[in-house]
Amino acid sequence: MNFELNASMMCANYGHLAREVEDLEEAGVDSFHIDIMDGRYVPNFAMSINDMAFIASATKKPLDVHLMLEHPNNNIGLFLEKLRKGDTVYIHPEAEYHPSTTLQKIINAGMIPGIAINPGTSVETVMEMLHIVDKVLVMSVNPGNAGQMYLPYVSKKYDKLLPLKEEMGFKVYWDGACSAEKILEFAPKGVDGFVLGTTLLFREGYVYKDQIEKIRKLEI
Ligand code: S6P
Ligand code: MG
Repeated sequence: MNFELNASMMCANYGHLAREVEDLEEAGVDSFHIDIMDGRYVPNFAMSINDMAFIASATKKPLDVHLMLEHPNNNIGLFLEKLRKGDTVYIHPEAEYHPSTTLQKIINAGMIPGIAINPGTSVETVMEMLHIVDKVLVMSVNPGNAGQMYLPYVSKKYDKLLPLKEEMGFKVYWDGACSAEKILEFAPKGVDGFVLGTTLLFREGYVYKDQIEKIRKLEI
């Protein structure tokens, strides 16, 4: 079964970030998930431009930049100029007056456009944007923090989204409290990738390489 594994870098050890990037790359993660926060759209400041730019300079693997910013259209250029072709940029449609304008900026800059859907946001409200984006990041926790509880009502969204994937041309990703149990259930249903945070990867005593290998073989 083919699915991507994305490392949530807000959970990494910043005491030796370069080594973290190297170890995760060697472990075989598919991309680095970068949670950018502004303290307004979400009540936290996790990562910002300098963290993102450093990780971009430290790896050739793609970056998935998850922008949790109010009105990203105002300053998205600052992020786009530091990214590489093939990196993904997710915006939250609720944070923008004209999300399709912002998505077009991402496309024009040569990046992959995505939207992140909050637990309380219905698939129906983003239906038109599904024509524009290549990726949909389904949040199974409220955005802002790692290490939160999974919100069970979110699972129903996959029943709506997954059947539209082929026809509308997008991939579906899981973000938040991603456990072994969820990968075993949702990878076969067609979820294309999983963001790994404190639940399954960044844990005391876990060796990235062993953990990624086990997850890939579904021996978790
Ligand atoms: C949350 C953020 C996520 C978390 C990730 C952490 O605002 O978008 O990407 O970093 O979900 O994973 P976990 O397993 O600690 O919930
Ligand atoms: Mg995220």
